[in-house]
Amino acid sequence: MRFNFCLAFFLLTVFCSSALAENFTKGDITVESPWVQKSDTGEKRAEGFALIHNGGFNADRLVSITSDISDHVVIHETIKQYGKVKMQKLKEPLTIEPNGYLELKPGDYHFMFFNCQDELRDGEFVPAVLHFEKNGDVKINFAIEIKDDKPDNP
Ligand SMILES: [Cu+2]
Repeated sequence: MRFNFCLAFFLLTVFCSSALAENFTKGDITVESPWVQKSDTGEKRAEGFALIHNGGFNADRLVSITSDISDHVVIHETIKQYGKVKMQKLKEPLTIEPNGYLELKPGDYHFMFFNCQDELRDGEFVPAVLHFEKNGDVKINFAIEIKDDKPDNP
């Protein structure tokens, strides 16, 4: 009995401390550790990132994303054009191969939130739904990470 109690306490501690790195699974799709931060590109904008795994035997496509905090969220890619870095909306949904990964990360593919209705607060979450062609809707929570605004070289 005592052992079980300790084990339960241990599991609870592990669960709580990993709240910032949560995974979300539906069907063959697992969305690992999604997180969001304020964008440098304008007020009320945010950028979201995640590692998405397709554990199935069929390819799937990430079609779109919706979220309560914004009525306009798109999937962006970051490209270099005439020596300048810019981002643009994807024309085609991203494919995730069987047993493959899709990584959305800073400076690369990302979720772009426009007109955010709420201030992003450190330690809170942004609920969102990812829409996949085959596996349907996957509900996730982006962990909010606030950037340190202090410059590296003051
Ligand atoms: Cu963007």
